[in-house]
Amino acid sequence: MSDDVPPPAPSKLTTSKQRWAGEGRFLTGHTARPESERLPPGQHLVRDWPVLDLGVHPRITLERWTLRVDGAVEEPLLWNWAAFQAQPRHREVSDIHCVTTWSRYDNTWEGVATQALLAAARPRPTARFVVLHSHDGYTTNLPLQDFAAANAILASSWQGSPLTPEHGGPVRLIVPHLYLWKSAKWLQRIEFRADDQPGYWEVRGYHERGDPWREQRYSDDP
Ligand SMILES: Nc1nc2c(c(=O)[nH]1)N[C@H]1C(S)=C(S)[C@@H](COP(=O)(O)O)O[C@H]1N2
Ligand SMILES: [Mo]
Repeated sequence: MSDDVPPPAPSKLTTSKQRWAGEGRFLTGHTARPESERLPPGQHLVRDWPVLDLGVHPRITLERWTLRVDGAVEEPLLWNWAAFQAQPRHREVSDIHCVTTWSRYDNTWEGVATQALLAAARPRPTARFVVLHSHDGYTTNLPLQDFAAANAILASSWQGSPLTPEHGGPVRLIVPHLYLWKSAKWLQRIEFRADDQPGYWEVRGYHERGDPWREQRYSDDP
């Protein structure tokens, strides 16, 4: 059922990030509420938008682009670019928070709300988790409830321009209330599951959920 390509070999960055999980690097021990503190504990603001990934930047033309939605859904989908464009357009301004401690405020995203995708695919009552599969072999998992957040978006545009290949274009996920590693770039497939299945970083010491205000950077048992 899976047509995942294997993720690339470890790089200097991925090796460091895996070590940081074991060390509990960057943990402040503080928690906060998003209502009272816009910047989560241990984060600092950046103005530019860093590029962070496994080191492979797949180039997917719009002609070749498809998004598959399958697993525990009533209506499996295979959207090409025209089908994606035909969905209700959604616009959202949100902040991003990377687990390596940088945050960036006020990003304007345009694309399709995850709630619109859920309305089209209709997850079965058994569906509780979502696994994102990407063209670079990356995977990440999150609870269906988090994927379904009102401000979560399948983004094809940032600050009014098409999302660049380095940042995951043609389409990436953005789930603003979780650390950015949950927001898969170069989205290829969205799989709905009854059981959880840890993704690339989740099997390398990173947290199952990844709430920045609760500093859920790493799993408790790495
Ligand atoms: N497909 C894919 N998505 C990914 C990643 C990746 O390596 N591959 N890295 C994640 C991580 S750890 C981060 S911090 C963000 C970085 O997104 P950016 O490069 O647009 O800042 O993408 C996330 N999504
Ligand atoms: Mo990250």
